[in-house]
Amino acid sequence: MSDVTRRDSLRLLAGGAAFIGLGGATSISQKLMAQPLDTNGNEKSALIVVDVQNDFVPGGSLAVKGGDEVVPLINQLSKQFKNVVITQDWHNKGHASFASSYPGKKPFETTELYYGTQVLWPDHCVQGSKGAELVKGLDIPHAQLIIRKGFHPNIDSYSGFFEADRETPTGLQNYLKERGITTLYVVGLATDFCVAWTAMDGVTSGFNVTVIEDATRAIDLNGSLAAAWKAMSEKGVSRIQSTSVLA
Ligand code: VGL
Ligand code: ZN
Repeated sequence: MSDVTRRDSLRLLAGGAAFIGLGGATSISQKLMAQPLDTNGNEKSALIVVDVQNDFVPGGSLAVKGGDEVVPLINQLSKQFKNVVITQDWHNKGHASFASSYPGKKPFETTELYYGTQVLWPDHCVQGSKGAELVKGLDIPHAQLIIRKGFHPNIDSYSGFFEADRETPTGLQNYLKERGITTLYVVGLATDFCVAWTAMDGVTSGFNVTVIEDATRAIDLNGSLAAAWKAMSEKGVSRIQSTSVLA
């Protein structure tokens, strides 16, 4: 049994404990039998696979060091989950987050946009380009939704839930809620940008959120990785290693 299902069975037991007072010990097994656990991951949990795209792995225009290393692990983890959602950074040419859109600006400098300070990136994940494609080795045929983000020309979007203006929704929150999902495990690229923002917005959106650290890699720009872990921890995001999820 995986830890995901184990944890959910503990939750069921906790529910059963409230039951003891009413109906006696046999009620626990009755309750467990009435709600058999799903051996292929839990219906209420989803794995969110963030931006595992060619431009974010070595050889790509915004390569994350070791970005390709997480692919086999994410494939393996995905088998523990009935529900998998993939996010895909998906920018128009000339997007507001590209340094090339501002004369005299270089990648990794910042600029002020109407919603705040924006890091300027090399052109990446341009709609329809090779760089925007999911990494070929990513093997999750049972993924149910690919949610694209960052397609509004004037707004960046690190998070899978809300764009960088913190207002424009991608639709992911209601998709997950309508599907009865309550618990999210977040993996992918990059830990300190799209993974962190997705995880924190997941909490804001009312989900229990855990980042599986060894299934992520970071850009780490001026201390951004440490800052992201601090912010995630303060927000209530849990941090685990894949060994506690894998069977
Ligand atoms: C990302 C920078 C720009 C990410 C996306 O996926 O973390 N980072 N766009
Ligand atoms: Zn981007």
